[in-house]
Amino acid sequence: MSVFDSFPIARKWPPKDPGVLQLYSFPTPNGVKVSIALEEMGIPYEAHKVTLSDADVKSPEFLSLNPNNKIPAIIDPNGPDGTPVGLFESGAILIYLAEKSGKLIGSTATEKAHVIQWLMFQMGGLGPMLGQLGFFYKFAGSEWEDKRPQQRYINEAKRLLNVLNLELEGKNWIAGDYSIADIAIAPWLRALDFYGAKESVGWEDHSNLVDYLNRFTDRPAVQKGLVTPPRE
Ligand SMILES: N[C@@H](CCC(=O)N[C@@H](CS)C(=O)NCC(=O)O)C(=O)O
Repeated sequence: MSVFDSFPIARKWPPKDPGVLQLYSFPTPNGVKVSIALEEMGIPYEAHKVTLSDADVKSPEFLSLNPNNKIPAIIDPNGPDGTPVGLFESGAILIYLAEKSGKLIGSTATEKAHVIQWLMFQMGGLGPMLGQLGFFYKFAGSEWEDKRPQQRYINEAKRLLNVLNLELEGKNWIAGDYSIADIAIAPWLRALDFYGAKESVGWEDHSNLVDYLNRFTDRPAVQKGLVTPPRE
């Protein structure tokens, strides 16, 4: 009898070590937030590759953990009060992990509120807007004859980059010390390279952001998290 008997996802992606946190993910900007956080916090975990294909994210086993068919998701067999907990939505997972480890979320109530504020900025703004930019710039939408949607997301990306660039003036990290807010934001900035959109959004004009992203990717835990689980 294992705690995973009550989680159908474990039938398709069985845990090798059922005692540790199970991560279901793929190395996309949303996926790597959780692997990076786990690496930074030193929480033992096992990563399962769940591709973005319907055969994975829309399988009944995956949907049993995340009815919204998106990675990342986790199961922590050592949840609060010893009860196993399953979670989806990267922002919720980051807050959960920060509270579990007591790391990367500030130490006072005010610091914590600021970390969550910038985390929400990413979840509600930067991530969805850059995701749409990717669709209209690199993927299927790039072939649309009507260029107004593409222009709209280029403009919105520029606006958001400007907000971050100004906020980072004289600062190493977005909300006090390095935090889950940075772990949420920086992988999305990195995605601009993958989309081939850096020039169009004027990336090089945002020197605080260029330095910020370098500072982030220099971290050993980030380098490990960015390739976990491996694509191939
Ligand atoms: N708000 C969600 C978004 C997650 C998300 O968009 N995941 C994408 C990959 S980055 C996905 O799984 N897409 C598969 C699909 O939509 O079918 C979160 O932050 O966890």
